[in-house]
Amino acid sequence: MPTIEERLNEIKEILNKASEAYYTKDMPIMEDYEYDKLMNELIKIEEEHPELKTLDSPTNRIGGEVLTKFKKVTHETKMASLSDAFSYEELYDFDKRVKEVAPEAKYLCELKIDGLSVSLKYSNGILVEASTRGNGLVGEDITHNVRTIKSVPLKLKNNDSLEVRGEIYMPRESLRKLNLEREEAGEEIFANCRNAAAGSVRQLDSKVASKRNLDAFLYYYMEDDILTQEEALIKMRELGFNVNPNYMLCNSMDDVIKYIEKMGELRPNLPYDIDGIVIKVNQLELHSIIGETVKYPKWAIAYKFPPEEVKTQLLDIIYQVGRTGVITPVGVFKPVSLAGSVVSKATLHNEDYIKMKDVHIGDIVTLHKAGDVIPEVVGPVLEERKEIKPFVMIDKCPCCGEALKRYEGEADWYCINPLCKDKLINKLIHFASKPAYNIDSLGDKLSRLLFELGYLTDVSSIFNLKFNYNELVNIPGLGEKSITNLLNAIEESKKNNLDRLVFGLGIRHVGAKAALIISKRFKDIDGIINATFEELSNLDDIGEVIARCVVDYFNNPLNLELIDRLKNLGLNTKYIGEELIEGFFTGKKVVLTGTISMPRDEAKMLIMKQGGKISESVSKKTDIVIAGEAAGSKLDKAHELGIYIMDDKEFQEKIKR
Ligand code: 0OX
Repeated sequence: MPTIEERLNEIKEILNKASEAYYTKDMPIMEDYEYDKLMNELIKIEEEHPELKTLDSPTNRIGGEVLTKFKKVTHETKMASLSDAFSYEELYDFDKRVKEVAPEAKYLCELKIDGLSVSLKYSNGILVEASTRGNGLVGEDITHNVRTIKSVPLKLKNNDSLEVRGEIYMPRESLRKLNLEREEAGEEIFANCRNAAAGSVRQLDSKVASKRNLDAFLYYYMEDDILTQEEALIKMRELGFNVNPNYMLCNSMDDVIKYIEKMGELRPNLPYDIDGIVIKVNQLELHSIIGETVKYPKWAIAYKFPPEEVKTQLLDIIYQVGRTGVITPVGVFKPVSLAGSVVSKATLHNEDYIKMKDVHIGDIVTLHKAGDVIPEVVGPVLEERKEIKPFVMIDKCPCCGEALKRYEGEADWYCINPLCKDKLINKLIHFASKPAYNIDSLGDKLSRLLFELGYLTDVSSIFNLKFNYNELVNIPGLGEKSITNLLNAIEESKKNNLDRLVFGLGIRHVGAKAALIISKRFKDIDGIINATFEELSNLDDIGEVIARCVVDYFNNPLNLELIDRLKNLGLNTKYIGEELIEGFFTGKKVVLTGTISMPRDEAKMLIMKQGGKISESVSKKTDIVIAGEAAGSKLDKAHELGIYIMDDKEFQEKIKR
């Protein structure tokens, strides 16, 4: 019978081997079921014998370590970044500069993974520290999160002490799944793989990172037992690190450019984002000869790809009717993969936009992603146009058939039928949405369903739903609990501040900010109803277009009747001061100490705005101590009491949200 310790070591070795085979070599040697069974056995042993848990234990992959703040790490060797090239001409200039001092230079080209750089330190074969690049000199300790990345070895086969560097990234598929989950939970989605990876490693709780499916490619071997970058990559692979296989040794800049072109074609189909190609002088002995500037090594350069573009066919243009009646043409495309997602639709904004781009239905068009996320039409590929079929905007509402109207000076067409079904549904959805009246339990799907069943008609009908309780609980898929929650949320929402009501009404051009400015100035709904065009347009940030829309809205007797109904139903129609912003400091007792990068009073006001309480001394009841530069005894006391300490940088980030 093996001892507990022997069994534990045996399981650790099997699981670490299985991880390497699966995540680094892509050659599984064990069934998931068997892996999970052994992992459970290991968890149990470690729970019973915590003294046997080590830094290389595969149980670290599951996460669980929660930090109170990130430790700073000073890099022994600066973590350099790369100078960029955006054209082949700049690459030939780079080649010339290199060859002047090192004519024998060859280039090792690698994909430029779009993630965030990491440095990994191993001591006697055990991963002991993982840190971010930070400003190149000082980064942050993210070891607890990096241990959850399955392809990062927790233990090396030999017992080497060494440092390697590379890129942590989020695979495209992981981002897609994560964003779906976030969307469903009403959370903001990540704009791209890089942001998602960065957001995940900057989590204090390693359980969060462990669920994010991060991965890492290593590209920089910091030891001196090799002679070339190519050997460095091979060596790291032998050691069990994940090394991107798409590298290539090139003898000339012409070959480098051929490689760039080939990888550019491969790019859309890769399972991770790349934003360019890194070109490095292969012979390491030449690096010190070629040298570096204050900012960058002179022996490497990053060629940046232009934004990804794809061609596809515009199959049709369909039209959506918004809450204000605005008609938005939407392009329907032959589905195509673009920068990590499949695109089949993209907004074409309005008639003028389509005419300006000169796209015809049936055209082959070029698409790219604006701001990394939103697909946009660049223009038609004119050489491939087969038939001339200029675009003609519809003149009747696609939902109700009413003639459309285009207001003077505007690019949009509107359906002005107050009874248009799509318009009514979208008005309801907008009213209940988070930035407007924020009725959490009344999402898009439920609004649509209750409208189709006739329980919802206009905004005021939301507040009459309680009279239909007995019928609502019998709607398949709903039931007592969800209806009670819904009706409670609706009742609670009646206390909302005036600006939420004004925004919720869906007045053309009146966004959340304009609604707030107007509400603050006129104090109650009657004040706004009676406001003149001049009074409104004289307000800061309220232009003539908004002022005209507000006046027109309240000149319409149907809208005045709606306001009367809402008043009678008990909705608050007064401006009741600044609203509390839910945030990190809500309900927390906070002490500020030391110097931070904003005036103390402003910091206090921002914390109080979130509903945090400021106190001057640290006690057991304190939840957070914000410690700036030269913090003194209060910081010591916070350490003593084990209170959450936040530095200035984290405070600035937390207060933003
Ligand atoms: C990448 C990447 C970034 C590191 C220090 C000098 C050269 N994002 O994939 N950087 C480097 O190398 C730098 N290589 C890469 N592949």
